[in-house]
Amino acid sequence: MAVSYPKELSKCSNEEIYLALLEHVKKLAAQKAGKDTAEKEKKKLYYISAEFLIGKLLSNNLINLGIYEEVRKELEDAGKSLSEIEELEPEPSLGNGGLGRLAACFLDSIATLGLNGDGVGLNYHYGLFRQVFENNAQKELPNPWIEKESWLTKTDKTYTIPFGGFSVQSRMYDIDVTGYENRTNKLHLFDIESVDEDIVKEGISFDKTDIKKNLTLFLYPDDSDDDGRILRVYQQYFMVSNAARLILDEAKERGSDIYDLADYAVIQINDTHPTMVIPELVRLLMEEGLLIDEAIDIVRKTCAYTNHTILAEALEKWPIGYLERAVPQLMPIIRQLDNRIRKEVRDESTYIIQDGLVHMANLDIHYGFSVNGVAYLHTEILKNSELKNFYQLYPEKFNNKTNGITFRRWLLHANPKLTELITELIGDGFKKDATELEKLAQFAEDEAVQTRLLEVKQSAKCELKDYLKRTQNIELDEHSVFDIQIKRLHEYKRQQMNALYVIHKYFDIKAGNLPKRPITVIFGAKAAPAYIIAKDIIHLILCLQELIANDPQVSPYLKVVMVENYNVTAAEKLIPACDIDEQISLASKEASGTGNMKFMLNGAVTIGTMDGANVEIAQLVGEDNIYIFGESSETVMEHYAKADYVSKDYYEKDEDIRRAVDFIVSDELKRIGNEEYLERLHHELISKDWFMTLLDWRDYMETKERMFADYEERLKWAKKMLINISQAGFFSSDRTIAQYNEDIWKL
Ligand code: F55
Repeated sequence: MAVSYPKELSKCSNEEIYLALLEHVKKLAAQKAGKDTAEKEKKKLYYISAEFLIGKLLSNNLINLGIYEEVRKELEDAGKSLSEIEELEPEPSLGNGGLGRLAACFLDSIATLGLNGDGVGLNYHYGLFRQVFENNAQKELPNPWIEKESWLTKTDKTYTIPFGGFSVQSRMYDIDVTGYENRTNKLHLFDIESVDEDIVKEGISFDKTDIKKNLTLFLYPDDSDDDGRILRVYQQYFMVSNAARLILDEAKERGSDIYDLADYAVIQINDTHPTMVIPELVRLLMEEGLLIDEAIDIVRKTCAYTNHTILAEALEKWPIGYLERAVPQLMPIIRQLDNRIRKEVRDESTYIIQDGLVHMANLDIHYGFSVNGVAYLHTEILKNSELKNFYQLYPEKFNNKTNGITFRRWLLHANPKLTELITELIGDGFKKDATELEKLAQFAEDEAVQTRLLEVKQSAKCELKDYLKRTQNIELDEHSVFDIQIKRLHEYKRQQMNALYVIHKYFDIKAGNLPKRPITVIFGAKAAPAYIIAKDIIHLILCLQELIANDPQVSPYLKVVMVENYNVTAAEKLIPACDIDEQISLASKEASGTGNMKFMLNGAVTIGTMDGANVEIAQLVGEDNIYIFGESSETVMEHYAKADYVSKDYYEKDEDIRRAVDFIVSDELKRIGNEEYLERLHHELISKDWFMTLLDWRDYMETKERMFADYEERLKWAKKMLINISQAGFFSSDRTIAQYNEDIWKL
C-alpha cells in the first residue's frame, strides 16, 4: 500500500507529509489489528498504569512496520527529510518518569513477542506539565499535546462511572501499538466526555473540586492539599473502573462465564495507582450476582502487582475519608477485604486499614497472586526488609523481573549510525535477539573497530549540539566530555551531589588545576510542582550554569547545561551522545533505573553506586568497564536502622565538602539566585541530608577524577564502550516480558 500524499511529494509541505504518514500508519495498523483479534485467543493481559510515557510514535511505527527505510528514501528522493517531519509530531504527555517509560517499553515488547496484551490508562489532555525556566527556577505550564489529527482513535466504548453523589460518562480512545514485525495491540486511554480545558488558569492552577471538568486534565495533579489528593483518588478510580468493565466485557465476548475470568484475563497492576481495580472488580462481580467469596477468589487469581519503590513515603496510603467521599461504594468492599486478613493473618503490620489509612500496597499483596520487584537487589530488599512480613506470609508470590528497554526505540531509532556499525560487524540478528550483541566482544581489542565506535559517538555528540542549538539556543563544545544526568529530580537520585562536584571543579579550575579536556555537565529533570527541595536543586543548577558561563576564567573548561522540559524526545538525542552516564542514587533507593540500560546500549560508561540494576550491569560488564563508588546498600540501611548518619560531621571534617556546600550560600550565587532557596538547600544538606549526599561525596569526586583521566586513553575507553554495548542484550524488554509471561501471565 502506497502512502497517499495530497499532491506530488516534492510539493508537499512537511505538515502535509506528516499527516499523510500518520493516516497511512494508522490504516496499516488497523488492518493488522483486525487480523490479530480474528485469532480469538483466550487469555489476555491488561497492563494498567497511570502513566504511559510513549514518546513520539511516527518513526517507531515505521520501524516496527518494516517500512522506515522505504519511506525515508522516498522522502529523501523528493528532497524531504524524515527527521524534520518527525519534529512536527507532538510528544504525548502521558507520563512522568521510569515507571511510565517502562510501561511504554513493555507494550512494544508485548506486541513484538506476539502476545495478546493491551495497556489501559487515562487520556490526560495536559498530561505532565511542560517545564520552563524563569529567573533560574522551574515554572510549570500545561502541556497540550492532542491535536486535531493524532494517534488517538475515538471508539464507541463508553461507561457510566459512579462517584459519591454524581456520575460521569467515560469514552475510550485507542492508540495502536505495533510490535516489531509482529502483531498490533492497543493502548486504551479513557477520557471523560465533560472535561473542560478552559478551567486552567495561570500556569497549571485550576479548581481541583470541579471533577466533571478536571478529571482527565493533568497527570499527578498537585497533591499538597486535600483537594488535590482526593482528585487523584477520583482519577485512579475512574481509570480502574473503566478497566474492570472493559476486562469483563471482553472476557465475556471471548466466551468467559466470569467464574472462569482468570482463564481469560490477567491484570498487571503497575505500582499502586491502579490498586482499586481489586475491590472494584470484586464489586462488579458481585453486581453480576456472585457471592463475595466467589468474587474474591476470582480476583485473587487475576491480579498481579509490580512494586517500583522502597521509599516508604512513596507507598500510597489513602485516608478512609477520601474514599468515603469519592468512591463510597468501594469502602464496604475494602473493609471486607481487610477483615478477612484480620481473621486469617496475625501480623498487624500487614493489615490493609491502619490508623484510618488504606494501605494500597498491602491490598495488592494480599489479593494479588504475584508481587514483583524490578531488579535483583530491589526484590531482595523487598523480601528481606521492606516487605519482609509479607514475604514470610507468601514466599511463593514474590519474584523478580529485572527491567528492560525496547531496543527498537533506544538503539534502532535513536542511534541509526551505531545500529549500522553493529550490523556491519555482527549482522542484524541482534534486532530480534538482543543477546547476539555479545558477538561484539570479539572486537574489543580491535583498534579499527574502537576507532569507528569513537567516530559514531562523535557524530552523535555533534547531532546533540545541533539539536540543543536549534531547540534551546544552547551552545555545546562537541570536543568536551559529555557527562549526563537525566531523570526525574529527586533527592535520592542525588543531582545535588553532582552539583557539588561542579562547584568543586569550579574551585579547582580557579586554582589553576585545569582539566585535560573541557567538561560539559548536562542535566535534564523535572521536579514535582510541590517538591520544594527538588525545585531548590534545579535552582542551584541553573544558577551554577549562569555563574560559570559568565566566568571567563572557568567557562573554557567547564560548562553546566540544564536542558529545559526534559522528555523522551530529548532523551533520544542525549543518550547516544553521552560519554559519562550518572547513576548516583543512594544505594538501596533506586529500585532499578532504566536510563542506565539505555546509556550502556549506546556506548556510555557509567559512574554509579551499587544500586538498582547498576548491580546487574556491573556484574555483566566487570569492574573495568563501570565506575562504582559509594557505600553499599547494607551499610546505608544500617545507617537508617541506627539513625546514626550525621551529615554535619562530614561537612565539618572534610574541607572540600565544606567549601562546596558553603558556596551554595556565597555572595556570588546569591547575586544570581534567590537567597531563600539557596539558604534552604544549604540548611537541608547540613542539618538533614536524608539521602546521604555527603556520605558518598568524596568517593564520588575521586572516582570521577579517575574517570576523566581514563577518558584520555581514547582506545582503551572505546573498549569499555564496546564491552558495555556487548553486554546490554540482557536488558532488552523482550527478555523482561518473556519472563513476565513465563512466570506470571502465562498467555
Ligand atoms: C510517580 C508518582 C507516584 Cl505517586 C509514585 C511514583 C512515581 C514514579 O514516577 N515512579 C517511578 O518512576 N519509579 C521508577 O520506576 C522505574 C521502572 O521500574 C524504576 O526503574 C525506577 O528505579 C523507579 O524509581
